[in-house]
Amino acid sequence: MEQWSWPPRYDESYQPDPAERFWFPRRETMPAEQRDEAILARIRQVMEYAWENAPFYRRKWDEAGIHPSSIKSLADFEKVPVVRKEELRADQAENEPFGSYLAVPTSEVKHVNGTSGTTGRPTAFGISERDWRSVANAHARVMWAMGIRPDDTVLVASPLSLYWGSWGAYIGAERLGARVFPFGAGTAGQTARTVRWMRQMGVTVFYGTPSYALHLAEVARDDGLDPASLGLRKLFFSGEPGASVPSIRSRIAEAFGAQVYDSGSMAEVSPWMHLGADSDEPGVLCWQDLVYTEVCDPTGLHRVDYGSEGTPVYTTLERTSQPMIRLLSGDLTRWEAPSADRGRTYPFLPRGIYGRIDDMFTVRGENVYPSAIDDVVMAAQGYGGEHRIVISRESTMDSLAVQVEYEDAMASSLESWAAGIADRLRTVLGVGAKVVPVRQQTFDRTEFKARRVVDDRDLLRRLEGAS
Ligand code: 8LH
Repeated sequence: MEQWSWPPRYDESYQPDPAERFWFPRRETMPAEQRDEAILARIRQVMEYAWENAPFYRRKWDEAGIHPSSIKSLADFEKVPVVRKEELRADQAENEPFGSYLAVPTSEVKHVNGTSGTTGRPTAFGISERDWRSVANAHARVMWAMGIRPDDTVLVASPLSLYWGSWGAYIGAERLGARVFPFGAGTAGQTARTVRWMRQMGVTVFYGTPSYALHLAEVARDDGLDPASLGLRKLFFSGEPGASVPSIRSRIAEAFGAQVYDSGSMAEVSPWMHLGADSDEPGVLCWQDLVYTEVCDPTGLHRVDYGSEGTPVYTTLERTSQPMIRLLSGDLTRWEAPSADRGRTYPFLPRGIYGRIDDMFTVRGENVYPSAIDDVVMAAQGYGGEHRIVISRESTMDSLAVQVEYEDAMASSLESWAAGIADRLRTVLGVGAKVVPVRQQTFDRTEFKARRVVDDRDLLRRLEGAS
């Protein structure tokens, strides 16, 4: 396997010929079983390293009666207890600032990123220079698979602050040899300026969230510009469902006349592009030699068979500063076995990540994912650009309403327009939903990750709790 060592060491001058399809042909196309053997050996190295250097893991595994030397197969590895994000947060509160899962001296932390902390105590990511470079090399490789090349100009259009997503895309593009344009996102008036700068700089690749790309297209049109005239070749995304949701990806592809790629997992397990597409089709590959991904049953936490749905559990194979060993994501996906037909012999998530377990809600006994609703309403002709999903309680039953913006052209036939969407929702979700048309621009647009679900039951629960 090319440049496969622990701790990781990459040749920073290495660069494939632009005509090459693979960055590391052997690593990417070898039989999956052979790769699994190398991964097992690496997992043991990473576990021994964490045992020696990170008290968090030693404590956790002692309690579970697990020692790295007891892991003799990938099946044994399933016995290693998962790490939950709450545990990381609690450990950092006790062991400030980086937690007792920091496995390098604090003096080696050269970059700090973090969670936004909108819900609870923020978590800090302390990243050593070695890990920063591993992430850059990994991301360059996945972006190469998306067809991004040194002659591209890559716009980073997500917040350039604590968010790992932006920096990961930035350093990956830089390592690949492309020109990077770190415009960021999230400040007032920035989007209109982004559109102008994109034209001026000849940007060819966009990185951000799917919601933001759609907003940017609207802003360009408001400025009298066809987004397709901006000259983008490709857009790649992370951060939220969308790039593998059929109606969202086709809206984006059509608006910009460009190819769409999905990627992304969690900041904690950067290189987050270890879930990354290698073609402009929905879905992502699990780049197992970067971060070992297991899709597990959310309750029993055992690996599910290929073809089944579950939650991803991630193990970093190249991180030395804050290694993550079986981090439970709480997301939902379905995985498929590696297939040589795809070229790269990694497991495949055909619909990407389609939601979070805690975002799923139940209406009259049916489990509903917000991204399934997004897919239906965004496919409707005359969709006005935003919507909200309102879950409320009518007597003892939960009910669902979707407020959908319409284009002016629909104004004369709103009743039948809404009925058409409601029919489609009933077919796809298996439950009825009330569709309420609202005028275009009723709802705020986001420059980052969209929040479209309004849960009125929360209000009810709070009121009940208060009484
Ligand atoms: C996704 C996706 C995706 C992330 N499809 N859901 O941007 C990548 C990393 C840096 C990121 O967003 O990390 P962060 O802020 O920790 O959020 C992680 C969550 O975001 C993850 O658990 C998912 O729920 C979601 N997510 N990329 C669908 N391509």
